[in-house]
Amino acid sequence: MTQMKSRKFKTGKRLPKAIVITHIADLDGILSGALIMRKYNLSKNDVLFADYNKEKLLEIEKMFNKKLKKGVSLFITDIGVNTSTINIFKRMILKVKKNKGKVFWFDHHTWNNEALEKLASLCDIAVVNENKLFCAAEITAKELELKDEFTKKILKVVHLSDFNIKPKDKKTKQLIGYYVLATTYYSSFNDKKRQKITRNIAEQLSKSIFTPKFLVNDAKKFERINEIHLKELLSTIKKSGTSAVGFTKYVSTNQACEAIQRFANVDVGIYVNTETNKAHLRSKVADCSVISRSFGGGGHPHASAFEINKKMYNLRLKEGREKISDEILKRASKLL
Ligand SMILES: [Mn+2]
Repeated sequence: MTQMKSRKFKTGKRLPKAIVITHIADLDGILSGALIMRKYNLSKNDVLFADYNKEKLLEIEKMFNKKLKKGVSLFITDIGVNTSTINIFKRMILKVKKNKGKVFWFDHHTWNNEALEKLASLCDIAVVNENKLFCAAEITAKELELKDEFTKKILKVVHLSDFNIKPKDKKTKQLIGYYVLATTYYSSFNDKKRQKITRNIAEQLSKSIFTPKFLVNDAKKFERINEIHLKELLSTIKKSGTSAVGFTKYVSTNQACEAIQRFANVDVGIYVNTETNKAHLRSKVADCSVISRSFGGGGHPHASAFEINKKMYNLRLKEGREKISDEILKRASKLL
């Protein structure tokens, strides 16, 4: 973990206004945003949910530009940086600084030197880089000194969920399951609809509601579809050495990768979403993030992802799927 500048976060003084940019894809990102909303009494519209895709981040930048005013601070949480997004973040940070706002970045993904030099150094506080102990929401709560009962309770849940540790009690397991299924389902929505529903989840969380009713209903609705996609995935697996690749669309990432690992008896399970052109990697032993980085992505040593170039590989065609799985497995055998 890298700590930049002062450890002490001045919480006594109320921030005049803040914009939050956080990760859209899972409970860790959503909760990180919700905790900042809770602390500073922000509206759900002050939170922008982003991902690693360059084009989508440019849309977020447009929304950010509309919201930015004098003295507004920026929080970025649960988002790492890759070569294609570094300059977008730099522009946003410099704008905040120019407007006399402060910038805080709380993350736990692996950062490269370029990102540390170009971005973390510009922040007032940046607690970033690979963190074996805490996920983004835990770092956020710690930095903001949030110690209430609700926060404590949900942090335990998000920790298990983000580190992929199986909970012992049934209730926690069910809660994590709802979030996984619902956020996977929402990832199939168009950007506007997905942004809106994710903001609604964050608003509920900021008001101490663990499981919004709509989220539970949506999770239940998606459960069967998730199973169908998992089955489809298993019929497409290609294995080479200690890695295997499988294709389907919208399915729980951990479940998909674990199914591939089990089915093909490999260390590295790689699930490719044929709709989003995104590859998701999970490994038990090897550092799978080197494969992701070689494709311009990143993440953690045992959980990473990258985007597949749509022009080079048409994943709707068998030919495109074969081409990319060959390339992934070739790099895996070389890099691991
Ligand atoms: Mn996270």
